[in-house]
Amino acid sequence: MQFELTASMMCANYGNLEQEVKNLEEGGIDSFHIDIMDGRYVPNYAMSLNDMRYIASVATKPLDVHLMVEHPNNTIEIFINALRQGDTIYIHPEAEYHPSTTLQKIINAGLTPGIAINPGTSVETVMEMLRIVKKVLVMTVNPGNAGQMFMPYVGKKITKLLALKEEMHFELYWDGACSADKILEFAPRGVAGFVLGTTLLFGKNVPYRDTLKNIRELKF
Ligand code: S6P
Ligand code: MG
Repeated sequence: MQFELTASMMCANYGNLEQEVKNLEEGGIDSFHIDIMDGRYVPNYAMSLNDMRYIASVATKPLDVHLMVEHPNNTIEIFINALRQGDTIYIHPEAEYHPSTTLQKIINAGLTPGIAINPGTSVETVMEMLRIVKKVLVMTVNPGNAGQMFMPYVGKKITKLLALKEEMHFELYWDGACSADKILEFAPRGVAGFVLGTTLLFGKNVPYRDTLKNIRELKF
């Protein structure tokens, strides 16, 4: 079964970030998930621009930058200029007056445009943007923190989005409380990738290589 595994770098050990990036890449991670927060759109700060720049400088795999900031259009150039082709920027449509303008800037820069959809946000309210983006990040926890509980009611929305992805040309990604049973259930249904945080990957005293291998060898 083909699916992407992305490391949620706000959960990494900042005592040796370079080694973390290397261990994850050697273990077979597909990309690095970078959670940027402004303390306003969500009540937390998580990673800084410098963390993102540093990871970009040592990683060979792509970055998926998840902007949990108000009005990302005001600062999007900072992120665009620090990233390269193959990297993704996700914005939250609720955080922007004109989200399609911001998405167009990401597209014009040659990066991959994405939207992140909160548990309480309906598919209907982002329908037109589904036609613009290449990636949709479904939040299965409320944005702002790692280590939260999965919101089961999001399952129905995932079903709706999966039914739209061919016609509207996007891929669906999972962010929040991702466990092996969720990958077993949703990868066969068409979810293209999963963000791995404290639930499955970090803080376990298990080498990343072993955890990632176990996930790849899940019996579907
Ligand atoms: C939450 C953030 C996520 C978390 C991830 C952590 O605001 O967007 O990317 O870092 O969900 O994973 P876990 O397994 O600790 O929930
Ligand atoms: Mg995230």
